[in-house]
Parts: sequence; C-alpha cells; structure tokens
Amino acid sequence: MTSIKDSLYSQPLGQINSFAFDDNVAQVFPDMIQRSVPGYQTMIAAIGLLAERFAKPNSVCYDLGCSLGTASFSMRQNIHVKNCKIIAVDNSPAMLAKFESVLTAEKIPIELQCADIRDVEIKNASIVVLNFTLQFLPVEDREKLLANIYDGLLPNGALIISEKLAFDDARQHELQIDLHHEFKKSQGYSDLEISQKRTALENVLVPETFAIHQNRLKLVGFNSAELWFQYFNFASFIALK
Ligand code: GEK
Repeated sequence: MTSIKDSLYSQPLGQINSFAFDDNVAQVFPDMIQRSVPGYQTMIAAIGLLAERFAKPNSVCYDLGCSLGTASFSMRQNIHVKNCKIIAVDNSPAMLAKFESVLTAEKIPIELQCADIRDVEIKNASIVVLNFTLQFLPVEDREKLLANIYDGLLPNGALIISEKLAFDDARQHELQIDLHHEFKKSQGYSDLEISQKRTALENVLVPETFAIHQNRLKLVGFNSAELWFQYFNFASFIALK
C-alpha cells in the first residue's frame, strides 16, 4: 500500500493529545508502522507462513486490530485450504475505510467488522492474530479477551500476539527503549518526533513483560506459549491450544 510520509509529530506541538487512530494516523499508517516497529515486515511475512500452517478448511481466521489489513492480506496470500474466511476487526472507522478501499473479492473472503475486539465473539477459529493490538487494551481487560479467544479456537489452533515489551530489569528496560529510539532515528525520525510520540502514547500503549504475557496465556488455558521473534523491545509469540 502506498503511503504518505509520517510527519505528525515533526513540529513542536503546544499540547500533545493522547494518541488516537484517527484520519490523520490512517493516512500515514503504513509509513508510520514500518519506520516505528523494528521487524514489522518480518512479522507480517511470518503471519502468512503461520496462517498457511494453521488455517483449517471450513474455519475462520481472525485479525483483531487489523488497521489497514496488512496481516489479513499476508494470511490470505498464504492460505490454500478450502472454505476458509478471514474476519478483520478494528474499532477505528478511519482505518477500516482505507482497508475497504483496497479490498478485492477473492477466493478467501475478508470480512470487515467495525467493533471493539472486546465485544467480538470468536467462533470456529483456526488462527487468531493480535499484531500490536493487545497493548492498546487496558491491562485489566486483557485476560478476558484472551479467554474468549481460547474458547473460540479449535483444538490445535494458534494465537499469534505481537507486542512492544517491558523488562523487569531496569537497566535492560532503559537500554531496549534507547535502542528502539536509535532504530527510529535510523529511519529518519527526529528527537522531537520521537519524544512527542512517546508522550502521546503514554498510558495509551501499555507494554508488559513477556513473563506476564506468558503467565496470562497459560492462565486462560494455552498450554504452550513461546517467543518466535524479538527485535529490541518488539516481540511476537505463538500460543497453542
Ligand atoms: C497490522 N495489526 O498492521 N478494538 C478494536 N480495535 C482496536 C482496539 C479495540 N479495543 N484498540 C485498538 N485497536 C495491524 C497493526 S495497530 C498497532 C495494529 C500500532 C486498533 C487500532 O484502531 C489500530 O488500528 C490497531 O488496533 C493497532 O498488522 O499502531 O502500533
């Protein structure tokens, strides 16, 4: 998807509002996520490979917090089984409008739902993807969502979660944040952009440690949850039912 360059935080802002997935963000989103999330393309490509492996005939693949649909398209490209559909959910009308504008009818249909992922019923799922979405839910709502996903997954189904991580050790935590900022600088973001965006995301994106994620996944029933990718404080894990 072609994208306008993200310069939303390039000028000094008198007041920095909390980050929201509005029209301005949707316009620049492909550029923003690509230059902000180390390894984003690698994770998207792997979601395709995982969908190829886990998607079952006559089942549903969910992309929760789909934004412009990059993970959905990667899944669709790689699913070869019959009678499978993708349900892509987001509560940002701006994101879904852009997603819809590039959506074509193909063998594996992609159904868009404008809804809060906390209200979506997960049913007959062979694979569920939360690619950088869980981090935006209040911490107290995360367990219920994951329990709902676990219940809706078929036996041997997979949940893929990608998240920004926190670290228990203070030195490591600071180091990883600093390395991420270096990554953003290498992608052309200025110190001002990095610092204003960080303020906007305060209390909106709440990272947790991998141990917390892993314990929660086990608590709701997943008997196996492991990291498959990490680049500084950005990681992706697979939980198996
Ligand atoms: C990708 N997965 O490109 N209900 C529904 N959607 C939500 C909710 C919620 N409660 N909270 C946040 N969102 C995508 C990238 S972006 C990640 C995901 C990022 C949506 C929000 O509107 C946004 O589109 C998405 O989750 C998070 O693979 O920007 O760092």
